[in-house]
Amino acid sequence: MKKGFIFDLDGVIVDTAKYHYLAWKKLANDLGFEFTKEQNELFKGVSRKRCLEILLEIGNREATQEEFDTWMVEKNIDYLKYIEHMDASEILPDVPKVLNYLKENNIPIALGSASKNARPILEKVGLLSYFNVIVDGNNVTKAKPDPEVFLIAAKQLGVFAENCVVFEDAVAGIEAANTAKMASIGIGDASVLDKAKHNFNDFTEISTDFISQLIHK
Ligand code: B16
Ligand code: MG
Repeated sequence: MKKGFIFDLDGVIVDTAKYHYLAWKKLANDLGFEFTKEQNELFKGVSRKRCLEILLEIGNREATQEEFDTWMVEKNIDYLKYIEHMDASEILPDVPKVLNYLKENNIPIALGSASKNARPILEKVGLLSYFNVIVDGNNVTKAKPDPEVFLIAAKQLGVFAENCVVFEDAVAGIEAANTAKMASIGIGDASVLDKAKHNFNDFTEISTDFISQLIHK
């Protein structure tokens, strides 16, 4: 039975949340209000457009369509300045261990991310060549928890959805994987990601034996 493995980007492969935070905080401050790290938690796995809507709710700010569009662009320009400097040192611990194991076993690998900047980030950290398929914010019409991103990835991998495994750090992403009937693996706080089929704090806790079991299940 052919298996496929799908990885989320932010919070699974790299920690770009810290850069998203700095860029959103700058925009909030420019608009005259504060934006905290705790509030940034609400943005994980959420599309850029929805993040700005939430930010404006936090700041109790109205926006014309033109302002909204301008602020989306400004935030992204600022964010791009941060990711410009990313390199392999930003890959989260033991992610290459799992990617290499999958490659050695000829298992196809996909990215399933909400980010429209996924490709340049993978390129900068040197992981682009591992991915047979990349589905990101440029390819989807419905954001997680809708399963669209993972279903497109499965289709492009040529693997049945029920034979896919998804690594995710966001509640909405776990929900999307579960709805797609994929095996969801929560990376992060198990009490938050309590709907995941399996939970790990990070990839250092995931053994190649466990990956092997998933492949041969
Ligand atoms: P961009 P993921 C998500 O990445 C981030 O977690 C989320 O905070 C961000 O708003 C979203 O990508 C869109 O990113 O502004 O680069 O298009 O976790 O789905 O890989
Ligand atoms: Mg994520």
